[in-house]
Formats: sequence, C-alpha cells, structure tokens
Amino acid sequence: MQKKSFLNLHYKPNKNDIIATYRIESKLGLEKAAIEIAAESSIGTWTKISTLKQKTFDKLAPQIFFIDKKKKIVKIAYPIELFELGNIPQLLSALAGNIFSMKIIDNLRLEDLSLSTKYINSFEGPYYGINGVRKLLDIQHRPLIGSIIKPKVGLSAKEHAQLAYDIWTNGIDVVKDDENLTSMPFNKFKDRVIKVMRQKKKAEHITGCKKLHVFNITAPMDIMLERAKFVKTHGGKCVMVDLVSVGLDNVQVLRKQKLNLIIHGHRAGHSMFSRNPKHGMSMLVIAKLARLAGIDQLHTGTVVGKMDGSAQEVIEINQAIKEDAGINKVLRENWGKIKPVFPIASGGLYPELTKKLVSILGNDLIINYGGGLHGHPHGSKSGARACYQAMQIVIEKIKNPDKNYFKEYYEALEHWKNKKK
Ligand code: CAP
Ligand code: MG
Repeated sequence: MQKKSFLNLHYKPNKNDIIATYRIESKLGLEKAAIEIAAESSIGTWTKISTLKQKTFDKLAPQIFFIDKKKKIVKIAYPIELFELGNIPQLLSALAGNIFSMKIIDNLRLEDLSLSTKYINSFEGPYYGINGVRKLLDIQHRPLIGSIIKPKVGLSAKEHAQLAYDIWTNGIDVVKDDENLTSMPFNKFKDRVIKVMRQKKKAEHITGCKKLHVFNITAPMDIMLERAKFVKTHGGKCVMVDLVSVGLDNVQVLRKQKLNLIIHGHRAGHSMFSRNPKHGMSMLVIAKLARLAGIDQLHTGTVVGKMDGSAQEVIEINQAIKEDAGINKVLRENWGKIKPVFPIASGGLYPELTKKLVSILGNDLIINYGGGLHGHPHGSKSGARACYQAMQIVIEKIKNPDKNYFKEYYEALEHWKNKKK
C-alpha cells in the first residue's frame, strides 16, 4: 500500500500491527503532535531525510488511525516489522522512548498497548499462571490469604522464619519478603531461605496444608539467578522480583532459566510512570508487559487500601492479566499461549476490607495483609486468625458471625474501626 503520511484516519489496522494508545497534550495540536510522535518512535526524525525512501515508508510508517480531540486520545498502528520479537526493551525504546523528551510535547501518556498474536507468542509468559499456583497450593475456590513479614526490614532470619511459621499455622497460605528486604547484614538471604524452609516444612506438617514463601531475589542479574537457584535447591517454589527496579528484560532472563519457580512481581516504583494521569505510562501497559515477561502473580492494587488506583483502573488491569488483553481490545488479541496471571491486592489491607475487596475484584486474587495483620492488638498470630476468619465470613457468606468463634476478627474490627477508609 502506498502511504502518503503518518496520518490516515481511514486505515484499518492489520492483524499483526501493534497499536499504541497515547494521550497527548501539545501546543502543536493533536494531529501535528501525533505525526511527530509516530515519526520519532519509528522511522522519522525532526526533518525530512534523503535516506528515507518511499519503499521504506510504505513498509514501515506507522499509521495514526484514530483521534479523539476531546479526550486527547490518539491511536497509532505500528507495523510489526518495527519490532524485534521477544524484546521488551526494544519495544519500550520505540514506544516509550525519545517521544517523551520532545520539546513540542507538554504531556504524553502511553495509555494502552494492543499487541498482536504474533508478537505475544514470541514470549513465554508465566510458567504457572493462576491455575498452576492454585494447583501447587491445592486451593481452588477462594482467594489466597497472604501476608508480608513486617517490619519490612529489621528482623533476623530466625525471627523472620519463626514469624512465618506463626502465621502459616494460623491460617495464612502465602508469606512474603517485603520489597526492600534482600540480603541484609542482620538477615542474610541464604540464611533466611534455610531457616524459612525448615519452618515451612513444620507448618505444612502441623496444618496438613501446602504453604508458600515468596523470597525476594531483587539484585543485579547474576546475583538474582544465583539466589533463584539457591531457593530451588532448597525446595522453595517462589521468588519475588521488584520488576520496575530490576527491569522486565531481567524477568525474562529469569523465566528462561526453566527453574520452574513461581515469579512474584512486586511493582514498587511503578507510580513514577503511572500515577500522573497526563504523563508517563499506565499500569495497564506495565501489567501486560509483565505478563509477557513471565510474571505469575502481580501486584495490581486494591481500590480499598492505602495505594492510589481507582476501581475502574484496577479492574481493567486485573482483566488484562487474567483474560485477554483488557480494555481497548482491537481485533485479534486472545493472548493465545500466554497464561493468565494471578493478581495480588496489597497495601493497607485489614480484615474488615476483605468483603469489599472480593466483591470488587473477585475470587481469583491473592490478598496480602501486612500492617493489617501484624498490627492486630493481640499480635501476629491473632492477626493471622482474624484474616482467615474474614475470608471464611466472605466465602461461606456468613451473615451474623458468632462473636466467640470469630473473636480475633471482631478484635480487628474494633481496633481499626476509626480508620478512614
Ligand atoms: C503492603 C506492602 C506492599 C504494597 C505495595 C507495603 O504492606 O508490603 O509493598 O502493597 O503496593 O509495604 O506497603 P501493608 P502495591 O499491608 O502493611 O500496607 O501492592 O499497590 O503495589
Ligand atoms: Mg511492601
């Protein structure tokens, strides 16, 4: 097809195109700014160049096919040939690269990416996904109950492992390291793994239930791999990466090792890109890319907790990682071979919020209670029981929970009753 310009509102995207949805603010006006963006993110630059032949233009020029002036939204269809398959950094350098630095742009936000099956299938995606994690823990029909060891950092490996045992044996399924706990002078990674695995075995024996510990391996890549292998050889099943800090390409490398570990994606720092509604990159985009890279379970927000994120946004993200490609689905996305990712709700959660959370986000959820468990007035064991009881009340649809049986739950209600929601 002979292409005249980057702007072609009659263009119908073909099945392999990658479609980027941008929100643009520019003194140039939407059309002109969109043309600059389409050019700079692909084959163009600030001036006409003799080296760009019509043949190349016809083959590779992206097409701006949708403009909503009121919402300042533009959709650009990029030919797949502009992208190296299986290479997230290259995609980001194009679609989330130089264009954010251009003087003509006041604000720019990459709202969504609609990826074609050919591109999607060039990645491995999660090894376990929702079903794999559920199978491993043998929990099918309810959200998983998780907790973060608190304080975030400060406990010794022995204290950490003991606390994990205490809450596993009082109803918690998944216990995790916090995002800034790696290998510290007072709590060395390897020491923690050894001690935690010992307590996990004991907890599984006593409860008769499968338990999971999420070890934070965030570090330079060589150290991450060494730690992941250490977890594996000591019988661990799950590692965590702070995916913004380590980069999605490193997540891919980890996934490619075929260690068959669950990869837990903590998103600390994502708000640097995603929080400003006018500028940056949406969490939806980060979540889709994390799914491609191989994350099995991903922090996606809570709506009701301490972190920013509207119901609409969090629901859309959860849909995008669990089902097909989520909002702005264009044509052919089925995320073919890429498994669904388990969403994690975390941040400022306590027992009372469980009901509302499940009613908004559904059953396929890992719910993490940190302060809302360890802050229970009678300590972490009672906090764990309160969280478990909250889940029982929701799942069994208990109308008037018995005050004696659900004692710790009521204590938690009382404790946080004045907390601003
Ligand atoms: C939760 C948490 C998580 C946040 C991250 C924290 O602890 O461990 O890192 O949930 O946010 O340190 O805040 P609390 P998100 O339960 O004590 O709040 O999940 O939105 O990425
Ligand atoms: Mg944390």
